[in-house]
This record gives sequence, structure tokens and C-alpha cells, in this order.
Amino acid sequence: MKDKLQAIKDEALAQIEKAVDLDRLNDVRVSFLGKKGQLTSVLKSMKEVAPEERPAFGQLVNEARAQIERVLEETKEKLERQALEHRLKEEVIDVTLPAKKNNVGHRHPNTIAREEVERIFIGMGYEVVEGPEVEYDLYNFEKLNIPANHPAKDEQDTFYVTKDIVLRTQTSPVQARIMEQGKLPIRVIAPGRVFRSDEVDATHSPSFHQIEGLVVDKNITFADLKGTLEQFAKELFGENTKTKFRPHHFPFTEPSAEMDVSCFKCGGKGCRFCKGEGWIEILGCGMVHPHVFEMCGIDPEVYTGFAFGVGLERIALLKYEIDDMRLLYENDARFLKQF
Ligand code: 2U9
Repeated sequence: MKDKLQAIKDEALAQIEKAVDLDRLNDVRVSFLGKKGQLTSVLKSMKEVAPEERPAFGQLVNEARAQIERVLEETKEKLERQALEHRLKEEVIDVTLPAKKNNVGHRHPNTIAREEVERIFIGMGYEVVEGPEVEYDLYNFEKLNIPANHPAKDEQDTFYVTKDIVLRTQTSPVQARIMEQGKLPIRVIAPGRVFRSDEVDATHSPSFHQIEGLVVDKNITFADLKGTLEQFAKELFGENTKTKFRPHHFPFTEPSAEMDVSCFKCGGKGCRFCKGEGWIEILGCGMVHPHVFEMCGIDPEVYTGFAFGVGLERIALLKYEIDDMRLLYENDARFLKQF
């Protein structure tokens, strides 16, 4: 029995020495000192030892156990130290490496276009004004000379909240409210979201953005309108941009026009971008209708003015050569970060 005990102890110490990590070391502990371990089984077979030798043998077993436990503990501490040193080496931070780039998002093409248009008009002395997106029919239609039976009031084009309240279909009610305040002269642009009951396609969305402008003063003429919008076109699309005004009709302006700019891709010769026309339609404009002035409390015999409206998405699509308006609303970061 003594030989067996010696052999178990030697084997245990040899295996402890060979253990390369804490898991292996624990396996050794279990296999020798565990409930079914080799040393425990020696104790269980005590009955094979002569009764008078049992106390001395029991002491030998206890000494062997104590020695194995001590070496196990020492080895455990050694392996833990090694593991810690290894981890510290692995996790070392190189503070001289360049920092990771912070992904902070990007301005939306619509925002870039709006800020560009705002910058141009602020440079000409205009003020940027805003108003409610949910409006009275009175401000969205009536005061803008769009009477009850006008086709633009058809339910197909307008989202009605109640009979008298709509989601604004244009930002013009903002200017109607400014005119009512009676502080003259007026030189404002009104950017904002507008709503129309349109089906979604490459060029339409039920919610889009406009920037409208309004100038009211004594002696404002169509020449002021043309000069202002020509300057705007040159700043937005380049110094060599030419403009062309075609007669049009809007209920709130008279006379009214649409302004085209020479294609900034081909310079006006005609290309795929301008569909061979050489011109690209940009905005609508006109002299404020005398009836609109009257309904907003301004005397049309004393004051005249011009107004214009431009679709913000149209500017963004043109400027950044995007061929589908839906891309602007999908918020795919891979698309947005290109601008
Ligand atoms: C007041 C008086 C007149 C604003 C104007 C347009 C012409 C125009 C369109 C451009 C593209 C809308 O987004 S769009 O579909 N707008 O053509 N807007 S004149 O006239 C006003 C505004 C306010 C008090």
C-alpha cells in the first residue's frame, strides 16, 4: 500500500509539473484529490491495511495529500501570473496609432440644396421665414386667389384635415401671413415641406419641399423679377448660365412665367441630361396678383411685387444628377454620403 501511495504521489507531482494551463491543473486536482480521485480511493481501501498500521498509514496519506495540495496551489499561482502577463501583453494599446474615424452622419442633399438657395437669397438681403405645415384653407387657397371651385382644390391634389383645414400644398400661405402683418417693404424666402395627394414615382412624392420667394415694395417691376432670378440661376448653376422666361399661368400672379436655365451639362447645345432641349425648367414666377394684395391687406395701387416658387427636390436632383426622387427619402447612408 505504501508503494502504491508513493506511486500516486509521484504521478500527481509529475502531472502538476506538466500542466500547461489552469484548466489542465484543475483536471489533475480532480483526478487525484476529487471524490473519485486516486488518493481518495487509497483512503477508501484502508481496510486492507493491518489495524495497527492504520494510524501511521493514515498520516502518510494526509502528508501526501498536503504535499500535493501545496504544489497544486503554488503551480496555480504561477500559472495565474503567467496568464495575466500574457493577457497584458495581448491587450496592450498602441497610443501612437491614428484614432478610429467617428462616423457622424451627413447633410441630406435636400438640406445642402436648401442651404445653398438660402445663402444666395440672404446675400441679396432676403429674410428666411417659416410657417405652419397644417393650414387654413383660407391661407392656402382663398387669399392666394384660388377660389372654391378651382381644380387645385380637388381632393385628389390636397390632403384635407377638416373641411377648412389642409396640409399646405405650397409655402405661399407663409407669405400671405407676412403680408397681413403689414410691415413693408417685404423681401422674404419661405422654405418648407408641402403636401399633395400624388402617387409616388421617380418625380413625385406626396410630401416634398419648396422654396418660395416674395418681394413687395413701391415700383417693383418684372425687370426686378428677371434680374433677381437671373442672378440666382448664375449663382446656383454657374456664371455662364443663361435664363429664358416663358409665359405661364398661376392664379396668384399676373403676369406669370416659368424660367428655364441653359443646360449646365452641355451649355445649351442639347444633351441627354436636358433631353436634347438645351434648356431645363427650374421655377415658376410672376408679379403678385392685385387681388392677392387686396385679400392680404396691401393696396395694389401703391405697392407691387413679384413672387417665385421652386421645388427643392428638383434642384437637388438636378445639381447632384440623381435620376429618381425616391432615393432622397430612403435614407440609405451609402447613397446619402456621396453628396
Ligand atoms: C404669395 C403670392 C404669390 C409663389 C409662386 C410659383 C410661381 C410656382 C411651383 C414651383 C415648383 C411650385 O414646387 S412647385 O411645384 N411654384 O411656380 N410659386 S409664383 O407665388 C406667390 C406666393 C405667395 C402671397
